[in-house]
This record gives sequence, structure tokens and C-alpha cells, in this order.
Amino acid sequence: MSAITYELIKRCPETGARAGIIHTPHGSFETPIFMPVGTQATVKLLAPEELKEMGAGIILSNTYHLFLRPGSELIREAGGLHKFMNWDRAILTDSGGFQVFSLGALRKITEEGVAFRSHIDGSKKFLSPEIATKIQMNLGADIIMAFDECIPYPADHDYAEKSTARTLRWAKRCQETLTADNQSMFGIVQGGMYKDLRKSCVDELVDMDFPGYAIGGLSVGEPHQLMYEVLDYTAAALPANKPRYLMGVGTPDCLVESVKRGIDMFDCVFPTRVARNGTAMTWNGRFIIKNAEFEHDFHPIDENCGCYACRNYSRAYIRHLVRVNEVFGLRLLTIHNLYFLIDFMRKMRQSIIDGKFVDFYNEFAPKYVLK
Ligand code: PRF
Ligand code: ZN
Repeated sequence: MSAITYELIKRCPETGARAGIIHTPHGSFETPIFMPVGTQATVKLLAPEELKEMGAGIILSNTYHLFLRPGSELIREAGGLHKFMNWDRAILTDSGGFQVFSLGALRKITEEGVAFRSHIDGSKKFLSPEIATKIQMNLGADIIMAFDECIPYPADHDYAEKSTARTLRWAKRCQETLTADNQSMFGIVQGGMYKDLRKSCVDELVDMDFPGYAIGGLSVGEPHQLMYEVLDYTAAALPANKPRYLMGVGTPDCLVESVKRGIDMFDCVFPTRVARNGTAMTWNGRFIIKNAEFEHDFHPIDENCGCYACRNYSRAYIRHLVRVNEVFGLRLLTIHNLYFLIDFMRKMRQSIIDGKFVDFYNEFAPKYVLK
């Protein structure tokens, strides 16, 4: 039984790109999609109404952080994460696997799970496939993730092989723990940068018949070309009738390259994090709003953007707010950056529907300069 369904609407005849719809107990959203990140049960600086206005259909939150504070029992007592944070559209929660490995320096992995120290007070904690799944059942997200190990880069073949085998055993335990019929669990493909491991990992996960598959262990410091190479054969090996989610990727250049290879879902802290650093994202690349060149610039961040910030405020005003440390400036940048990325995905999807994805790709790539 699965609480979500994936509808494949259109495939690009020249590339792996696809347009689809995912139906969840909290509404449907169109893919390819970018999911804003709400680590602590809030997308930093924004109200749910603002996320809805920009067209967000699903957001992501984190088991690791909510497990430490306020604890998943409290969220269950509140009626689940949707009610707790006043978000009635879809939610996906990550399993904590990645956060334990990236935040906790002190950790010990065994077959049973991962012992680590909280990054907040140093207290001893333990996560296992069963615990991570039960926490995610308390949170009640529509899509939940299997508990995995994100293999660091670089890793030798022997380590990657052992880790991937354990992640697969963990995936089975996660699946056996899930009892809620209104939640769907995705399996996560690991395997490092090794083709044989990625392929056998896909095969084993497909045998377990998850309602969707994530590709983990990428965007971990490897060169972009290597990530695209791994994506090429990994995405191609996944079943066409299930959604594919590339975890932790969300810069415009990586999004286009990944959609081209058949990815449907993405999340990344990038747009919201750089907004809080004073950076605006546009179709031509990004810029730092504090720069002197914007002092007398009374144009919006982007003339063609339909977001609340661009409809009402100038670069000069936002620059002023950021310079004097007014949070409203960072809010406006967050609104703009998320709108930009959601709109970027909407336009990319439309190009797939119209049979013009290759044109979209060819027009975007030379215009987008990384400064
Ligand atoms: N596993 C999980 N979450 C993740 C990743 C992963 O490998 C990544 C890797 N880019 C981001 N988030 N569970
Ligand atoms: Zn805007």
C-alpha cells in the first residue's frame, strides 16, 4: 500500500527529462519540483502563507533536528508536523542519516545504528533504522526517508561496498517498521562514486518495491562532472513509474543538468541560506545586494520576476535594509530566491510539456554565469 502516487505526464524525446504529478494525502504537486527546506519546522524567515503564495507544493523537514528539539513525541501530541507548523500541503522528512554524518563529529556506526553526540549540548544520542522511522511516524510527513549512511567523498571501494550493504539492510528494517498507511517511504540509493555499487544498490532497492527512490551520496564534494556521470547511470536504472529525488541539490545549473538525466525532486538550503547572506539569485547568475553598484538602483532585483519582493521593492531599498541589519531585507531576499527557483522549475517543466526542453537547456546554460 502506498499513500502517494506518481503520474508520468510527458517525457522529453531527446533527453531523460520528464514532467509528472505526485499525489499525496496533502495535495498534489507537479514535478520536476524544488522543495524549500524547513529544517526546524519552519522555512527560515517565512510564514506558510508566503510559501503558498510563491507556489510551494511540498517542503522538507529534518528528523535529526526535530528529534533533538522539541522531540517527536511533542509534535505527535500537537497532531503532527502539518498541524504543529500550520502547513497543510505536502511534507517530506529526511531520516537523519545525512545530518548525523555531517553535523556530529563524534559518532559510532554499528549494525544496530549510529551513536552520536548532540550538536546542541553534547549529550549522547542514538538513531537506528527503527528509531528514525518511528520518529518520522510521529512527525507524520507524507513522504519519509529510509535511514542511510551518506558515504563521504572520496571513499575507497571496500568501504563504499560495506557501507552500501549496511544501508540496504537498514532500508529493509525501516520498511518493516513503517505501519502508517498515510505515509510513503522512499529508499535511498548509495554506492559512492562506483558504478557497480550504485547499480546493485538500485536493483536491491527496486526489489523492495519502494513507492519512490532518492539518490543520496552525491553533491558531497565531488566534481560536478563526476556527479553527472553517476546520475546518468543511476537515474537510468530506476523504474520509470516511480519518482526520483536527488538529495541536497539545488543550484540552477545542477537542477537543469539533473532534470535532463531524469530527476523529479530536489531540496537544498542554498537559496534560503544565500538569501540570509545577502545574495540574490537570477536567470543570469547571482549577485550580492550590498555591493556599492546598487546604492542608487531603484529597479527590482529582477524586472521579470513576479515575486512579492520584486513587485514592491527596489535593489537600493533591500541593499539599505541588509546594510543596517534589518531582517526584512533578508526576508525579501528569501522570498525572491525561493520564488525564482520554484518558477525556474515551473518553466523547465512547461518546456518539457511543450516538447522544448532542449531549447530551454540551450538558452539557460550560456546565460547563467557563476560569479
Ligand atoms: N542521505 C540522506 N539525506 C541527504 C543525503 C544523503 O545521502 C544528501 C547527499 N547530498 C543530502 N541529504 N538521508
Ligand atoms: Zn523576485
